Amino acid sequence: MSLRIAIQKSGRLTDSSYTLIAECGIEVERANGKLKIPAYNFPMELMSLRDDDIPKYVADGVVDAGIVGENTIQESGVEVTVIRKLGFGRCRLSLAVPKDFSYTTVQDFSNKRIATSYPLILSRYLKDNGVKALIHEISGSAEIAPGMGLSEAIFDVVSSGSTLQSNGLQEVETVLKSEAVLIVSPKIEKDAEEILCQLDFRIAAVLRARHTKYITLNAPRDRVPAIVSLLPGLKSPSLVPHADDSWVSLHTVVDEDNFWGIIEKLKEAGASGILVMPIEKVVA
Ligand code: PRT
Ligand code: ZN
Repeated sequence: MSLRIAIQKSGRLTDSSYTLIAECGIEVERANGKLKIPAYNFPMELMSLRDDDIPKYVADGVVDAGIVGENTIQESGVEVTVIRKLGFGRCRLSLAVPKDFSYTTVQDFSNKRIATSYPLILSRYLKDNGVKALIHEISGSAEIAPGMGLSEAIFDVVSSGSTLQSNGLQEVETVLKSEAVLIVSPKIEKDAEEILCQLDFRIAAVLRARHTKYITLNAPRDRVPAIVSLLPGLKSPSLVPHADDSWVSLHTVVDEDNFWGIIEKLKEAGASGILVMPIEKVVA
């Protein structure tokens, strides 16, 4: 018995999906055109598919699980369960208009042509806002449609915004925020579900570690209470005595985002020789 999990064959989610699987300690070769690739040291088989096909294959039980963008799931219109956000492939689905369009509200889209490869999400959004517009479905490169005279607006994926910028467009409404997620089929069998649980446990440990750093610092013993009060760790820090009894080393684990905010305060409180090290896994 093995878990069949779909990942994108070739695109923006592919490298990050392989990296995540490798960081989970699972050895699997790159698909390189093959549809199925078994893992060496974990009961799992990768299915290498176009991202648009992944939600439906998961929903139908052709595969047990998948890694795909939330935008693609919503556009597919199928029911699957998201079990974990994966923190990569972040983007948003937005409406954009030419820079010289003086935009005020979503009503400005009334009777306008909007080019998109996301007609389902767009039609839902327009309906919810009581706007009647003309959806012009295209299969790629929506950003060139206004310049070609095909539409007055576009609805497309944006990440840095530089594609909009270089096509003279401005983002005016964000409709959906998206990232890659792990999804599971409603038809998954018990044995595969158990394997998926083990995989998700490893993924959680990897994702937690990406935000977390191992920190050591030196401090005079009498400064320890002040320093400890600044450190929001997983647990109370460990103290390692120095040969000189008036000094100690303090070891702890902190969220990297918090760490940069407190570093000056740590130094003021008497910390020196601060080392920040990456962590591979955090098993809470
Ligand atoms: O062949 P296949 O169908 O599998 O791939 P695809 O061409 O449909 O998808 P792909 O590989 O382009 O994207 C896969 C997923 O990555 C998307 O469904 C999103 O969930 C996510 N993602 C994250 C993005 C972007 N960022 C992104 N920037 N998908 C597309 N883009 C496009 C965007 O539309 C724009 O045209 O990249 C361009 C550059 O974006 P800016 O704003 O950074 O300039
Ligand atoms: Zn696609």
